[in-house]
Amino acid sequence: MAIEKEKLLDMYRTMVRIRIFEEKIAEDFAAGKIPGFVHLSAGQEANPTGVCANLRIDDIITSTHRGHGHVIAKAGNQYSLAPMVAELYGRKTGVNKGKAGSQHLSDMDIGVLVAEGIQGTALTLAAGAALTAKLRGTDQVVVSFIGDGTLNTGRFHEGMNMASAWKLPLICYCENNVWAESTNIYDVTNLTNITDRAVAFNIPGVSVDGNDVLAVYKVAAEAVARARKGEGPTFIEGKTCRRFGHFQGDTHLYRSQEEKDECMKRDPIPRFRKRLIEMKVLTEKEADKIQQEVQEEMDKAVKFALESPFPDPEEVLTDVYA
Ligand SMILES: Cc1ncc(C[n+]2csc(CCOP(=O)(O)OP(=O)(O)O)c2C)c(N)n1
Repeated sequence: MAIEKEKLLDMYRTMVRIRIFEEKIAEDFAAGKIPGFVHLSAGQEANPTGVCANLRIDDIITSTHRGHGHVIAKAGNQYSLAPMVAELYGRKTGVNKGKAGSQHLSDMDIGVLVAEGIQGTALTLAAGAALTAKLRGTDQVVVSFIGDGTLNTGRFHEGMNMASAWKLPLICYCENNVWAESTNIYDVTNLTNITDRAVAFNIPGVSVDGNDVLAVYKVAAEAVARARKGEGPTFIEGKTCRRFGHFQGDTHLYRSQEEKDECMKRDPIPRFRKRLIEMKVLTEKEADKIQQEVQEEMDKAVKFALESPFPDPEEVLTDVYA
């Protein structure tokens, strides 16, 4: 499958945007500038990037507690990072007026239905969104990003079962980074290939190297085409790893040093950069320029956030379901 040069460069920029975003958030969270909790997706960038490069702006995604990368990838590189950064810093200028924070971002203008901290919940909502698309006769596709920890929740089975029974345009994309907090997925699941779960729903299940953005792109392209044609859901596993702990502050001592070192070596960004240079799509100089441009963009977004006011106390109950 040939991918145009512009799309390849776009995907590279997206991955760099996610990484620079996450690293800055790590720094500012440690400095006490960000309220609440943050869970970073550095190391997993190729998954949302490869998937969302196949989506239209009116397609829908649902995300998790580790959702910054999903939102950045879904929005596309034209979308400013500033409202997202402001949201994490709890400011009034944030996407959700500073009330959603890192874990509950949503923005229907870019097709982000919800980021949900309770595992599995977003998958059932995604099935609902896919049902809506089907009933309305739109050809929208819904992608629900989940972590491996969601595989053993009831909601995973409920959502996937309905999507399969009603042939909904849903893709469940599991970023398998092996760990659910400190629980190794293979200690609590009697499977070597988690995509075997797809058999129970009678749908295709595909595993892919989630640190290879081109491989993710190709697998997602097939699933999106299937869903758009009305052929129903697909379950995809992206085998990946997280560079940080579960949350910022987690020492992740439950992982061996060897495993952490291996993850650092599997970094999807230098890997894609090298590939693009070999393909003569990018030069070292151009890659450095992208890095620098994104760094400047992030610096400006953080400045914008820090200069923005906090929400007024009187607004605490507006835009809130109770
Ligand atoms: C239903 C439910 N049970 C427990 C939790 C607490 N919890 C928060 S994140 C997490 C682990 C999630 O692991 P995974 O789905 O693999 O995603 P990852 O953190 O690896 O991205 C758990 C158990 C939760 N949020 N929701």
